[in-house]
Amino acid sequence: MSEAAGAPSAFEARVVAGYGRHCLLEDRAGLLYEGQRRGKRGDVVVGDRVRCLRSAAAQATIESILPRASLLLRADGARSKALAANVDRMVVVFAPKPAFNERFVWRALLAADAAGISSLVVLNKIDLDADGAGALALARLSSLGCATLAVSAKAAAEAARTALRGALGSASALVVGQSGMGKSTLINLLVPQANARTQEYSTRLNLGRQTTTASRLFALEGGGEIIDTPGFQAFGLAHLDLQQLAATMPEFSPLLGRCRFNDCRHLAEPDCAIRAAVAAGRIDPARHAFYAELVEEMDRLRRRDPTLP
Ligand SMILES: Nc1nc2c(ncn2[C@@H]2O[C@H](COP(=O)(O)OP(=O)(O)OP(=O)(O)O)[C@@H](O)[C@H]2O)c(=O)[nH]1
Ligand SMILES: [Mg+2]
Ligand SMILES: [Zn+2]
Repeated sequence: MSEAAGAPSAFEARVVAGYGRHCLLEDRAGLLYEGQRRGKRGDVVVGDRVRCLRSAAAQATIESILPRASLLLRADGARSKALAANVDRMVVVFAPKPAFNERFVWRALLAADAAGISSLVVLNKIDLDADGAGALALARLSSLGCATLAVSAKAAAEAARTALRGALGSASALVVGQSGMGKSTLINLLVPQANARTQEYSTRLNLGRQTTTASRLFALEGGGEIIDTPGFQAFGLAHLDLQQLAATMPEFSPLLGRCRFNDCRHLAEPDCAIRAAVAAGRIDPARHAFYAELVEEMDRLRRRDPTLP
């Protein structure tokens, strides 16, 4: 490159892959750099836009993070973990096999809502949904007002590609889900170079290449982008507070403010509008049980760490 020697030039880049403290940056011309954060550690997340300085061939020092339009978090106990920045859609993928946890999906939806991000739930591997458990879970979500899709990335790949592409539009989408649900397989349908890019990212970050170990961002042809993430089993929500929790349950929110007590927790309080709706069959008891589980979990965490919200 014909760059003048002397002061390194500052440039803006996107964080396209993140793994622990390592990240890969891509500049406007599509060149990749290994990113090093100056001073602070661990505060850069995939999707971030950063200002950096070239430090060596294909290496750059991150000087600052540009303001984020959104930040998606999950939190197990007091440790919150940033999943991605600057996304405006969360795609939650689940599948009949390996066994899925419906509450994982519900938790992911709450996290998206709390971050002000819209979501889409995708049931993948419908070719394996012989007993209909996946379809049933999807119908339950759809009745809560969630946008949903049912696809098979393997048995009906082209239909899956078209449906997902159409649903994503020009969004910046983060794909989450338990391990093995088919997130990467779906993304490969949309991004033909995804495998090659993943190889390159993995080599550069020194990762193995079986399941997804680092989050990585791909531009979509025709606009939009998609971020693949490693599967994880628990979607902690310790960063939410109780008010937020009830307000982000779509079937609870219209009833809030109708309980006898302003600070009703909707668990055992008298004249509770939510519990009345459960008793009347207007709220699914499984969803109320899920809510009670979250409240219990939050209480437990706050007893251990009173500094939580
Ligand atoms: N039968 C069937 N298998 C599928 C389908 N989609 C993906 N698979 C398989 O499911 C397995 C897991 O797929 P991945 O795409 O690696 O899953 P993942 O969600 O990215 O997993 P992690 O990266 O570990 O989080 C692979 O063996 C895929 O071939 C599908 O629609 N039907
Ligand atoms: Mg994967
Ligand atoms: Zn109540």
